Amino acid sequence: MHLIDPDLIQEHNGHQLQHVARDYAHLGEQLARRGIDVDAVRQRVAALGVALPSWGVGTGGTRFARFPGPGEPRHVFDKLQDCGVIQQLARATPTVSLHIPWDQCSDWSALRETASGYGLGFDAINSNTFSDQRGQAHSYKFGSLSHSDAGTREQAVAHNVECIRIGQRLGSRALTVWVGDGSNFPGQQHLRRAFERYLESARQIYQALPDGWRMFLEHKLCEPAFYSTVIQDWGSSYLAASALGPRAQCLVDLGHHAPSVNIEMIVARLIGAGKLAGFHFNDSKYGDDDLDAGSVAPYRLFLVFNELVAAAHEGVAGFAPAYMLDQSHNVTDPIESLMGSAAQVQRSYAQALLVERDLLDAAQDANDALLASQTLKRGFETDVTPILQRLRLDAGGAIDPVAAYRASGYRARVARERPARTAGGSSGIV
Ligand SMILES: [Mn+2]
Repeated sequence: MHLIDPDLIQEHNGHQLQHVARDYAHLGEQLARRGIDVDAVRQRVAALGVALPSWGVGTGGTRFARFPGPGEPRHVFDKLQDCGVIQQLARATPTVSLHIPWDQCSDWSALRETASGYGLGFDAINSNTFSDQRGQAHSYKFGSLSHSDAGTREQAVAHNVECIRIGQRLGSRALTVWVGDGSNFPGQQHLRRAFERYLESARQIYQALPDGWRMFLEHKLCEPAFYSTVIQDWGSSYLAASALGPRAQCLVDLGHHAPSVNIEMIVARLIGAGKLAGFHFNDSKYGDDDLDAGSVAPYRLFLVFNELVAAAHEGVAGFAPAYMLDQSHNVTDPIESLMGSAAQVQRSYAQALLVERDLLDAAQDANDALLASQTLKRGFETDVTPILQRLRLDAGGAIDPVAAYRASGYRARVARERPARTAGGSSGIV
């Protein structure tokens, strides 16, 4: 099903076809001098899929306010439609990651069918025990999986198991668990016991995993708890994943670390330990800012991909990370931001594929710091735009997705169909 008129995309592309062909050929020449086959790089980037967060197509917000945009999705079917537009134009996001209970649905089979019509499947499903659902017996105000009260923990476990069951109906293969559990005051919580209670609850969820499923543990430095967080860092996440078993792995959200933390090194450690679940891509200047991927620190995103490409190059066993976006949009059209972030992830991957591994290995072995740094950076400094344009073109997408989207009038169309939502509290920051 076409959400954007294919003729419009074709007309839009027509103006730039010659430029893309020339730019791509020129880049191919440049890369050939380095012994790199541009077509092989393009094919590998085309095979990379990044999952869209269902919560990302709505306007996010902060603790202070939320400013809704026009034509915001009213329900999960609207969210899927917006994701379908992103996929049709940018061709980098073949799956959607749902969030329960934000994504309510009375007919999961119909949802799966609708998604399929847009060319979309489902990636990891996310549980939510960091806010209370209407009518639930126990509050998560003081925690969920690690709560001091057994009944609250049982309720949180049951919710996660329900998420697995929903995910099974949609074709998901992983459950992502992030808890806001923690404390705001020194002394409020017995730090060791809280972690033990978390483990006990997580074990029950782990035992409910169907065959072929993985459990992704997402750590976060702080917020909503501001003194201590139960799964605060990759160390806690790794301890928990190790205690649970081989199908539990650690998910890295780029915004969930202290500002100066070396995230690519964490990624390298997790790969080495066989515990890298995958990513929530976004960018950050100060904290969990949930900015568009690569908007602040594109070199950091490249360095993360450098670790991933190196692991694939070296054939690390069991290496199969999941790639997902996790952003919150306050001042942009979410569809435009998500298309841009997906392309940025592709860009970082392409740049990392251009790193001459043999030269880098040799420079590292010779302790030639300068040559090693230059070799690595040569990948980052190469403009891979023609590769991204070509693969969108080849897949039937738009050479310039944002321009085509704006020309389509999609936002104005859905603004007429979807009544405005009132401004209010924040949501969608995970
Ligand atoms: Mn996240």
